[in-house]
Amino acid sequence: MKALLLIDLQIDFLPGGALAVPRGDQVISVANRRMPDYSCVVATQDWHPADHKSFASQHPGHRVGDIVEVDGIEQILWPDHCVQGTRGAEFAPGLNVASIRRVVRKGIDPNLDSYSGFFDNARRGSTELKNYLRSRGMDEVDVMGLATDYCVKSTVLDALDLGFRTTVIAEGIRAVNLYEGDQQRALDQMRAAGATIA
Ligand code: VGL
Ligand code: ZN
Repeated sequence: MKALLLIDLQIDFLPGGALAVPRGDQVISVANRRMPDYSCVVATQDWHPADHKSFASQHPGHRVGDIVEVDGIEQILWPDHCVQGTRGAEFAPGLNVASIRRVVRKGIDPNLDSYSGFFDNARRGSTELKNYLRSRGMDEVDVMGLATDYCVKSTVLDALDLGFRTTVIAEGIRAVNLYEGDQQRALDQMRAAGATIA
C-alpha cells in the first residue's frame, strides 16, 4: 500500500513568501493532480514558534545562510518562516486540502530544527508519521513538495531508513539551491540511498 507525502506546501515557501523556493508554486497543481490516485495522503507542515533557533533573528550578529551550532548540531540560519498561526504557515492557496487525510507538524521545539517529516535533525524525537503510515498499512511512499534540498531530501532518506519503498515525484519538487548544485546533489544522494526518482 502506497501513501503520498506532501512536504511543506506552505505559503512561506512559495514565491513572495519568507523563505521562497524558486518556482515552488508550480508543484501545487502537481499535488492536486496526483492526490486522487492515493487512499492515504499525508501533508507535513513546518510549524515553528516565533523564537525558533533556526531563525537568523535569534542569533544577533549572524545572518541568513550562516551556519551556527545549536545544542551540539549544525544549524543553517533561515529567515523567520512558517511561524505557528501566521498566514505564511498556512497551506498554499489552491492546494486541495480536502484530500489530505493527515497533517504532521514539525519544527515545533524551539531548540531543534526538523527538516524530515519523521525525525528532528538531531534524531532525538520523532513525529507521529511513521506510526500513522504503518497503522494505515502503508509500506511504500511517493514524496513531493518543498524543498528538494532540505525537507524533501531528509524525509526521503528517513523513509528509506525506516524501510519504506520510496519514490520521489520529480515534477513535484523544487530546490532552494543556497549553493549551486544543491538540487543535483540532493537527487544523487536520494538515488544512492535507494530512492526511485520518477
Ligand atoms: C525547509 C528550510 C527550513 C523546507 C524548512 O521545507 O525544506 N527548509 N525549514
Ligand atoms: Zn523551517
